[in-house]
Amino acid sequence: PRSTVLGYPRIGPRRELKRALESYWDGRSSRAELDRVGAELRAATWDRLAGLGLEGLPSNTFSLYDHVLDTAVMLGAVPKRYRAAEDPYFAMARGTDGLTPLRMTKWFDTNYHYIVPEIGPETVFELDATKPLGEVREARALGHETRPVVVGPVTFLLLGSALDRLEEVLGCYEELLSALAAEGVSWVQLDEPALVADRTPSELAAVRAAYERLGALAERPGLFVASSFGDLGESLPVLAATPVEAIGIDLVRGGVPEIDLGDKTVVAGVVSGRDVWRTPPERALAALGAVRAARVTVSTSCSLLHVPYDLEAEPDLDAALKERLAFAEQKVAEVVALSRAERHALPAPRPAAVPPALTSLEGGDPYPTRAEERGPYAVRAAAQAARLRLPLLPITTIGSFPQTGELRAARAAVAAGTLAQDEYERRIEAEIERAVRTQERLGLDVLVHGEPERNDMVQYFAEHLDGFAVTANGWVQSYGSRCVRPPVLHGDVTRPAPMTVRWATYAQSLTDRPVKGMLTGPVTIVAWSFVRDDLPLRDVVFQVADAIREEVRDLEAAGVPIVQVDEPALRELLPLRQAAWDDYLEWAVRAYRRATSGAGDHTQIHTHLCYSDAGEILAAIDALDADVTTIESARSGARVLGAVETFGRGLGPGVYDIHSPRVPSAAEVEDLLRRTLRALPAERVWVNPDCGLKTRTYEQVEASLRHVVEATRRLRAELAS
Ligand code: THG
Ligand code: ZN
Repeated sequence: PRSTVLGYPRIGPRRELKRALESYWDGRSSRAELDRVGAELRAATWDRLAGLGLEGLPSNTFSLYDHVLDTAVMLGAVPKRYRAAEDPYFAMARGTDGLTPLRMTKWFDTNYHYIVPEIGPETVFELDATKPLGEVREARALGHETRPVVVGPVTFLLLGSALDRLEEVLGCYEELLSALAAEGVSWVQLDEPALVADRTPSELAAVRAAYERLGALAERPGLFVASSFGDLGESLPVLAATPVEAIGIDLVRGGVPEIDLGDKTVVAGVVSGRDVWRTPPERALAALGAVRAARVTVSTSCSLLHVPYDLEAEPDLDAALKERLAFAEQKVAEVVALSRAERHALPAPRPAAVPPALTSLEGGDPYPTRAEERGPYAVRAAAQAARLRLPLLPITTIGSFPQTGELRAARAAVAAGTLAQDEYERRIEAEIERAVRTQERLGLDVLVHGEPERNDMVQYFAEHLDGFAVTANGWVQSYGSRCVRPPVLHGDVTRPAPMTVRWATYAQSLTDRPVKGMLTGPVTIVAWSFVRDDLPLRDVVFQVADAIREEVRDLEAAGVPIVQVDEPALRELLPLRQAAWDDYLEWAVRAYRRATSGAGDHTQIHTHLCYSDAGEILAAIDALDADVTTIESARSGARVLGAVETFGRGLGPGVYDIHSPRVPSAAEVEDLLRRTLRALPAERVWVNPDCGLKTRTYEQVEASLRHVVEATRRLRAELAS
């Protein structure tokens, strides 16, 4: 084929799969109904791709939950404890009453989360090719020949920390290739994104061994090994020396290979699957022309899973901005157009619109230079202690309180024009009052307003800052049935007016206890948006940091004594290659300090991070210089504590996991607190849940926090005596 894409969204243009899944999980519909929706979505995707003129159609890119989990099931890596469950697949993905789910983590440097394969000594690999074969047959029945896509053996085993099991797993892949050949399939796509990260010599040897062995199989489809998310680097010559027929190369993030790829087909990823910008045709055609190989297929840099379906579903987007954008459908059309232009030496059909004037930090910071330093911590701590008068082991929460269905409905009604703005604001105030009274009644020390006005911790700020656009239907799968609508950061970012002061001061007006203002940090706002690519990422993040800095100053001026600036995505943007880490962490930390250092010594700055494996970037978290850091800890059994002993300021390792509806007992909380107190001096310990409470109910929150207060009071009494 002369044109293809590495994969396609699967949640449905109107999130049909999300609804079908949630209705099945709630017992409101049957498995047959769920499968019917899946089949409809697959058929619609193949028909659409073919209709757009795409030649190479992928299959098996659909998933009911996650394609890594699908691969684990295909290879028989289903841990024993799930096998007796009514539905082992969803038991692994989501857990059951008696079983915790498998771990979930981020797919490379994307915002997609996959289920981590659990591979142990008892794992017996055994092929079950039902799904890939089924999709090939299903597509064929609709008149489409397809190329099944599966996660490749090396990436699969690296994700499961079990590369030593390569020999066994390759046996399954050999069987799969034979079965596909018997089915008349001519190509198979093996996704190996792990090859764009740093790989040791022994891992590279595993790549060579794997593809030598699969290549040597007599009856098999053509082998297409696809990489994504960066440059193959030292993996490319290794792959090139194996018998694989085609190699997928990300030509957006990585460069055109210097080596001649001889008789291989290069599947050239010139259309980005990671952003929503139209492809500059000159750049794409130049890259296509520079590749040295027997054949070139025009493609995307990665699966289109990471972008929304269709720009045409966005009638409210500014027309000039729309000219610059491409979602999945538009990107497929670009791939097709580029492949035609390349073949016939035609000019590419429509040049991308010219972007507006830019601001760049090149040649000097356009913003007034300012210190990224606050006063010495000892001075700050004294000023804050005098002002806040908090007890030992102060209790707080991360920021959000339960988001009720009524709130979401009210927001939708305002957007639809059926609810007046002032009536909406009255409801928000009532909800803030409910959160404040609840916290007072329970006996918390630092209160939050609960964020009822926010749909999402990034989208809310994007809606209030200039330089961002938000979409109506631009959903991207985050995990399972859950989606996000990343805002589009398309221009210079500025803050026309305060964004959160009204709600924070309203909450403070209701209580004598200190209220904490809540902001999202600059790195996280950028990490969870689609970002302009005409400026270095650092410059974009600094612009956002300056807008947040203004908000911090306004909260302080309005008398809010504590401001929390969250950076849950600090680690997410960490580059895949370690050589780039220091540079990234240096500017990310500077951006955070730029956002927060406008606060006076008497204002306490908190930050919150959402992962327990903070070890890798602990020095950077420390360098954020926040007065208090709250961090996820409960799920990992307080593993984080070993690493944070060196922390010199306030620290709140979460005392219970908010991701599950389970209410922790006071004894459990007390146990975690005791462990914390063995690792840290009591004067620096804060007590808080692991993360925000917006996905829980008020009932669960009240019961859990009651136990937190009970445990804390017991320990306070003990420490006092
Ligand atoms: N906001 C944004 N991006 C994120 C997160 C976020 N990326 C990473 C991480 N958090 C992903 N986690 C989640 C958690 C919950 C949901 C999505 C991603 C979720 N989504 C709702 C759904 O699919 O039903 C839709 C939410 C909405 O209406 O906006 O529950 O927190 N930006
Ligand atoms: Zn969190």
